[in-house]
Amino acid sequence: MNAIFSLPEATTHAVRVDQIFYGLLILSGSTMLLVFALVISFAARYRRGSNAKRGPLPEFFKREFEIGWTSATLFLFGFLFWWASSADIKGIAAPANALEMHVVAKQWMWKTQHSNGAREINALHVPVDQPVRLVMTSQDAIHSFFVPAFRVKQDVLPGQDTSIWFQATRTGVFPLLCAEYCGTNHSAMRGRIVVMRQEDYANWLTRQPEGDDLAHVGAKLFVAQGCSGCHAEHSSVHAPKLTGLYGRTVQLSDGRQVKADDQYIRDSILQPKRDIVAGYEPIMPSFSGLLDDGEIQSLTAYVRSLRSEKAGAATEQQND
Ligand code: HEC
Ligand SMILES: [Cu+2]
Repeated sequence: MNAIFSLPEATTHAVRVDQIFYGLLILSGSTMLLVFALVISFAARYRRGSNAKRGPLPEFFKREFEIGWTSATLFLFGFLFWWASSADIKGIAAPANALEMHVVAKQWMWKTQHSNGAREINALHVPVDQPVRLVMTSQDAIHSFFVPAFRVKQDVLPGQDTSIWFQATRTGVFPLLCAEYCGTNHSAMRGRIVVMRQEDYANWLTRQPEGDDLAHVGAKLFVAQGCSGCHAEHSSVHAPKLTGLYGRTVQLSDGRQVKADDQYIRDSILQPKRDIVAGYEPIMPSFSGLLDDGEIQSLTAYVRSLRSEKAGAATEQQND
């Protein structure tokens, strides 16, 4: 289908969004034409002084007709709801094989980081035909990560992780904008997304100066910040072991159960008193104000990398 206002459709999601847009445009446009046509023709036909027939409605237009068109429109709008929300729901959970990349927004730039630690500013290189998941946070105000050609827009919040995913379908350079007013130079907070062939991306990545990867930095912080004093395997403090935590369901002391995702790990570090793990004392100190967002992302990446032994062995086999 034609792209809206000749904006390229560069992801699988963009195609779905445009189909819905055109579907709604055609449907609401034709409804509007129909209503206008009826209004005008009735106004002409029943104008004052015309001798059109004005008696009661013919038998045909009674009850059944009313029920018929009401349920037809109900069905139609139910379908629209299902259609649009199913596209939205597809946008929520990234496929399991998605490449993970990190984004930190700050006044007024985008800092991005690849899984091997390579960093970029106001740019992000991604491979084509491969799902990419972005885990994003802000160092200051609320920003919004907006790539029009991808039909992807997600607020980026301080003190919280948000994520989106996309799968680019064509190579090229596409503008990245901040879509949430975030201060004086908001309008200059621009970047570019470079979609490359998969081989080219792999080559490009090996040519980047390899920063320490996030999990690696996190592992060092884990010791430097004293986390390991309580959480290490052989610690004498009664604290939960973090191996295999990520993705698991955690039983909390107040009876609730939560899934250990990025947000949960971040909250555990910044607001440890909020979710107390069942069977433990609330002795973990808050690290709020002691760690910056980059450090929290690194620690989260480290905790995520602590797969349980069995799961770790399984993924290694898959990689062989
Ligand atoms: C004084 C000991 C202590 C220190 C230091 C400490 N923790 Fe904890 N941590 C605990 C205890 C006890 C719990 C369980 C009770 C709770 O949920 O608050 C916990 C819970 C957690 C959880 C949730 C675990 C689960 O099974 O759901 C995470 C994640 C975590 N800590 C990460 C960290 C990180 C990262 C650091 C370092 C920045 C750290 N902790 C420092 C004692 C500590
Ligand atoms: Cu911004």
